[in-house]
Amino acid sequence: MIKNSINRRNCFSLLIIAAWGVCHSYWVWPVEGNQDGSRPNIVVMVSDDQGYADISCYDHPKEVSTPNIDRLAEQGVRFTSGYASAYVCAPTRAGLLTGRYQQRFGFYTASDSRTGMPLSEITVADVLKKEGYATGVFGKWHLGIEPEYHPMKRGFDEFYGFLGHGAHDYFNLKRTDAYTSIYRNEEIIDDTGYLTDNLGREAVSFIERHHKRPFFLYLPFNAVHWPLQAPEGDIKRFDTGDKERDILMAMLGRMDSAVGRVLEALARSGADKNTLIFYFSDNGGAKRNKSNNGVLRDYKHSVYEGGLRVPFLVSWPGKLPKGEVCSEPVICLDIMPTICAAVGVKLPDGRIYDGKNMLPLLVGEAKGPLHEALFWDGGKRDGKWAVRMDRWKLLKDKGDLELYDLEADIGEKNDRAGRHPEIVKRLQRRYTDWRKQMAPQIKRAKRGKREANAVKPRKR
Ligand SMILES: [Ca+2]
Repeated sequence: MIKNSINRRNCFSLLIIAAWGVCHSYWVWPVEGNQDGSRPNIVVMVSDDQGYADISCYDHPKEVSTPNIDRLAEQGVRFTSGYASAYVCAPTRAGLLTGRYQQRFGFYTASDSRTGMPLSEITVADVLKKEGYATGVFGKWHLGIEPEYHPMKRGFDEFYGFLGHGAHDYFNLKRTDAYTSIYRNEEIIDDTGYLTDNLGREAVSFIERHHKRPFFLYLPFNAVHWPLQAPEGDIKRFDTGDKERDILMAMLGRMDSAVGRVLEALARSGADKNTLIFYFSDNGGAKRNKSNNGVLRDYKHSVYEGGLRVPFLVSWPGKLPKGEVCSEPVICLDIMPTICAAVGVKLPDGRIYDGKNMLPLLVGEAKGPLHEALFWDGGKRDGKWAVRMDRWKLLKDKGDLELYDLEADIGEKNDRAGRHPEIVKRLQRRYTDWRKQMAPQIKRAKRGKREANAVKPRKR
């Protein structure tokens, strides 16, 4: 049972927040067009395939140590029911950047990234750029490799990272092909070093260059995604009895250090006082990289909690409570609406947003659940889907429908479908109604000359 829900936080904390709200009129989020410098900087950090127990501010095995990432929990809110919007990498990124179920625009699978996120979609970077923010992305894009899908066509001023595939070699950063090479902005480059360190370096440079104006830093690490690679000296520090797990821990440590450097750069520049930071993993921990999902069942590629429930932290010093734990279910789709609310800009017209502004929840002013229901769907080929309503979760994995009471059974050990047919029916109806609103899977792009000329991509 999860304790210390933010909805049940002690009264003293609530009083402090309420008093703060009365004293600071801009606690009612800044109005659109506010140019007085009070607009917050935004940092969104995403880890890749990180296990629910592979972070030391959550229940974790003894070898796990992430002191820098933990600082976000210490200075902010830690969610125990934070979800990715997919059980694999690319669809979650599409949902994150648009605030919409990615299925609304036909993005169901990792391979949809080879086509690209439909150009009809407006990203949070598009919105913030229009508002005068400096925008940069450093890391794994995974939302299209053709020029029209490039990050700099999707609202970002700057890019360092790779466009295609979910995985990337951490040491070999030499130019190869359009999928795999490292880009600086629109140019393919040769680089050296360890990729996770480089992403931290680029993020720090971005903060140093742009801290005088509001900025949006999107830092999608490919750590700790396979391949298991880390500097030898780091690996030697671990002795879990499993050599591969030792490498994962070294990779995790390296990512934690990069997060630390970002937090230090924010502090050095003074930007930390007005920066809203999100951190979450793009899907559950993977079996292949030896992740640990703790009490959760299964791994990445699954609609059990181990594929979907992830570390999820939000920090905004001075604005959000410190060291809180929240059990309310949230999803990465909520990040864009929350950013827009914090910045004081409306979400673009003419489209449905599934994500919700988390700020009332974060300060304990939520009137009810943030979401009546949450949905996951991996597309027809996988045939896997799930819906969560309150404590109940209905899912379709391989066989019959399964129903779990997540409050009593976080590990999804006791299928209650037989005992509660009426709940099965209700949740199934909700899922079916939702699914009807979603688009068919995007068509595989017809690749032209560029692909024919490209070096054959390495299969990952
Ligand atoms: Ca992933």
